[in-house]
Parts: sequence; structure tokens; C-alpha cells
Amino acid sequence: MLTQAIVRKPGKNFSDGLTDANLGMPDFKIALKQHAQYIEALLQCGLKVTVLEADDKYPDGCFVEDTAIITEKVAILTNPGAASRKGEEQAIKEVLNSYKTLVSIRPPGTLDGGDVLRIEDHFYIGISQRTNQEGANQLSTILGIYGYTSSHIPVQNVLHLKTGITYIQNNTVVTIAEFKDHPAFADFHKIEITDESSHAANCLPINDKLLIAKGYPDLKNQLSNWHLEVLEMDMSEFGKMDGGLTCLSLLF
Ligand code: CIR
Repeated sequence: MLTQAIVRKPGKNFSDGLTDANLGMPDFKIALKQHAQYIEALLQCGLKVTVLEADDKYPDGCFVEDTAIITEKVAILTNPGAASRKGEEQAIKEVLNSYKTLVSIRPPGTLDGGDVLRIEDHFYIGISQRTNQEGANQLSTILGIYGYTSSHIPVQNVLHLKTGITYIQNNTVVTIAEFKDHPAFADFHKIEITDESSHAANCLPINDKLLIAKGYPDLKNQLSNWHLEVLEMDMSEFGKMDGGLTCLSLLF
């Protein structure tokens, strides 16, 4: 059962962040509104939410998922792979310090939390533009010490592993074509997302609810009898900056 969330508000320079999305400039006012709705959804899921103020040094700072991997036994602060994002983890460290034993990914290892997909006690770690082999190896070693298993998955066509595949409970993943036939996911039931709808692959289960991106009726239909209550969230402005539902929070 998840009880806590950490989020960080988007700042005025949100549109200066990194993106390959080609969906146009985000509207800051709409982004703030969508972020407030996201916080509201986390509260509805029964979480206590720590809301950090934006820091103008980090236009991508609202994507807090990339700064830490949090487990029951330990939290791992990342060394984000993009130069402009290094240091975002410091504000998160201050919050997590009161809750968790902390360890850090060290250079030359780089790792973004968006590349870490947890399914039960196994962690799939994407090797991507942001997470290098050294960072993944360090994370695997740390997780191993605490009794978790892990494996590494190459990520080619999307920013992070979880941009393209997420776990929605009941042995089921939502995935784009890139990961559908990967042997690591052979035993899971799969809901496949077309490349044009790839934003919909990033889903976020929290306790008895499942947050999905708004505007993907195909996915919604396939989840019509899902055992979790499905909440559709409009995250359009974050999508323009290559972010989705999981990226905007750290949950534990
Ligand atoms: C970036 O490129 O770093 C941000 N604009 C988006 C990060 C999205 N984070 C995530 O998928 N975990």
C-alpha cells in the first residue's frame, strides 16, 4: 500500500526543458492546472503529498520520478543522465532523508528513474540515452544487497523504458511494439499500444486506482472491466515535454 508522494511544481521556465516530442510549446497556465489535478488524483488515491516549489535552475524539475528509486528497504538517489538535470536529486534527498536509508548512483554511472520498471520484487532497468550500463550495474548491485532482483533492457525508440512499457497489476503490462516481443516480458499479459498513441503506454497504478492518459479510447475500452478504478488524466502539456503520468511523482 502506497502512502506518500513527492511532487514538484513546474516552474515558469518549464518550456525550456528537454524535449524531442515535436508537439509544440507547452502552455504554462494549463500545465499548472494539470499538475494541480494530478495532485488531486494522488490525494484521491489516499496519499499524503509533499509538494515542492519549482526551482528555476531546473526546467525539467517537475519530472521527479527521474531523481530516485524508492523501495521499502532503501531509496537510491540517481545521477540523472542529462547534464541540465544533474542536481535535481538534491531537493529530493532532503525530503527522503526523513523516511529512508539513502544511497546514490555515482559517476560515471548515470541513471534516470524513468528507466526503472518495478514488477513485484524485480526491477527492469532500461539502458537508454539517459541510463548507462555503469548506472544500471550500480543499481542492480544495490538492489541485490537488499534482496531484489533486476535485469537490463535496451531502450531504442523512446526516452525511457517506462515511456514505452508500464505495469498495471494482474500480471499485465501496457506496452508499445518495441517491448512487446522482448523475452523478459514473455510471461505477462500485454495490452499493446500503437506507435501513434505511444503516450498512452505510461500508466500509473496507485493503490485501488489506475491513472491513464486522457484521449485514448482504445486503451480505456480494454480497461473497462479492470479491477482498479480507472481515472483519465489530461497531461497534454507534460507530453509536449516528453513526460507522462509516472514521471511527475515519487511514490512510496
Ligand atoms: C526530460 O527530457 O528529461 C524531460 N523533459 C522529461 C522527463 C520525463 N521523465 C520520465 O519519463 N520519467
